[in-house]
Amino acid sequence: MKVSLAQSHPVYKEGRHHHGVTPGSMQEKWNLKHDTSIFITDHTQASSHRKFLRRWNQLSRLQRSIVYAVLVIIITVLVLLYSSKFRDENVNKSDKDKVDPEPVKNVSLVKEPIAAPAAIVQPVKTIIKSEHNERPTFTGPTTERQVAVVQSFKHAWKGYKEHAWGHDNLKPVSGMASDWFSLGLTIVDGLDTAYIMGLKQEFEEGKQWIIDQLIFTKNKDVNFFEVTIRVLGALLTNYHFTQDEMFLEKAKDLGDRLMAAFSSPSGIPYSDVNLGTRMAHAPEWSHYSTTAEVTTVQLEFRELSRASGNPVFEDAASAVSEKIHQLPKKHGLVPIFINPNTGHFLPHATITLGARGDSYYEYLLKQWLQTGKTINYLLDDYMTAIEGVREFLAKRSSPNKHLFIGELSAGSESFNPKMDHLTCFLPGTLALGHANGLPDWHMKMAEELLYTCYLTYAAHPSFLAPEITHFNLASATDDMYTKTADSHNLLRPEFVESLWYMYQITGNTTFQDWGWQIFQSLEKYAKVPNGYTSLANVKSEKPLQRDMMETFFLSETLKYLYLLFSDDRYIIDLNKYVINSEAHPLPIHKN
Ligand code: DMJ
Repeated sequence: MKVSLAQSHPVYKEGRHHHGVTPGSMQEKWNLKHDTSIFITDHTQASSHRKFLRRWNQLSRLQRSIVYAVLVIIITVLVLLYSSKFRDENVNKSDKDKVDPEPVKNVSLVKEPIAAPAAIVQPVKTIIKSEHNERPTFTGPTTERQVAVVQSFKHAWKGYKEHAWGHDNLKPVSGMASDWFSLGLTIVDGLDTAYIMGLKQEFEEGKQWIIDQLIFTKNKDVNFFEVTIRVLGALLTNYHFTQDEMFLEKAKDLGDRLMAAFSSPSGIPYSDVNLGTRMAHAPEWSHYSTTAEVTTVQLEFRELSRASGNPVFEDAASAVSEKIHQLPKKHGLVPIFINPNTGHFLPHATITLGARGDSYYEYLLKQWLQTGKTINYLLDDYMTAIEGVREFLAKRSSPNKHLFIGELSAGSESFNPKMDHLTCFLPGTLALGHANGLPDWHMKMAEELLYTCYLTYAAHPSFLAPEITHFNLASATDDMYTKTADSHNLLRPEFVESLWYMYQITGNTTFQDWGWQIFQSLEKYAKVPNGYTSLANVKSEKPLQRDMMETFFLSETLKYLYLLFSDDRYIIDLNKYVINSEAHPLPIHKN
């Protein structure tokens, strides 16, 4: 209860106040001088305070000294405790700055992104391993967003069919065709997407082209890795889905010819193979093969052996992984070049989870899963490598501490704060590992990286990511920036791929919303009358068009978007399938 000072204070009640009263005793003088109770408006509190002062004054000098000493000791102890806690917090903070989570803050953005934290904090549901092996049935789109993606696929396929049928790529702006390996790449790479989308007509016309036209006898060099992931992988998936022996026969013929790549002194594959002459060699510009290329054929060669009953394919490809397992590494991290003659890495080559390094790490985990988690060294190498990523490559940007994965430069091994869009495959792979029992911090890293990848889209007026993003490590206004030379966009899949993994594993629909934003940008900027085109500069409000439709746009980007927008998270069930680096699902085996 509050009453007015004049009514309530004992001093006033007694007709005295500290300006005009002549105090009697010394104690009264002291009481007046130290009377803090003037700010208290309660009788009881005031009188107990006066009692306390009276008692205090009654204490001897010795007793008062003891009380003072006890107080000093208590205060000293409290100060010491507080300062050590403060120091611990700061130590932990600098440790955390390496990788561990901190609340994500938004950078200044041209468009408003959908916030991450609220979405990400949903509990992770670890998917349960199931044993059944029946093939999936695909009944077509069930949501409006899926219908929109199917329309995009049909549009791309139609443009390709009209202007580039049987060639590797469509140039959708000029309406021309272009060839790389002359293997009808867009048809072969995109065919299982048509199957998954329930597009029977497109699937049948593509299949007929493969029956009639796809041959491997031309005297022409192809890239061993690209043809393995795009063509061999696709043939095996289509065989698995349809059980049509034609696909397996084509796969066996191709696999047989690709085996020439393993004919090096070390067994580490050469980069180029002539499918017609069955001769393989290093690229013209180097003696070296690319590490990610020679380690990203094992899922396909193993599946070819399992489907055909011929072990030679799996044996040759597994031997590569085993050899690389034996090589010294930097805490599991590998240089991006390897010599097929000596079987050794190029010392001090760049270390990166982007171009030429990425899928080495991806296939360690996926091979382990493909073989029913029975090959321990693959898991060991993966675990060590991810620890190496945390130790040497994962850093936080300034000022908002976004987690990103940088590189170690060739030669000096100095840290380079740049991240390829290709690296955005990593959140999906980390989440897949976590869903299969790997540590919680892998998932935390996945969540944070996925958000950083999202920001690489949201930071541009086109809401599309550049090929390479650079990060500031100290005293900057923006966390990330894009150099003009790196500002192109090839309609790559890695971010939407990771969104799909995270969606299937967590059920969190915010990942669908992020994907929908990206899809709308693709529709707005990349769609042209004859298909979808790569873009020259995502920093522009009107990005220039590059006149190229990459095959992975149909094989991967549209496939992952279609899967992402499904209400049924398990159209392709990660308990049963391992997805190759070009988005072709292959069955998981027991060993
Ligand atoms: C695809 O061809 C494959 O995913 C490859 O492993 C690297 N990335 C491209 C698409 O970006």
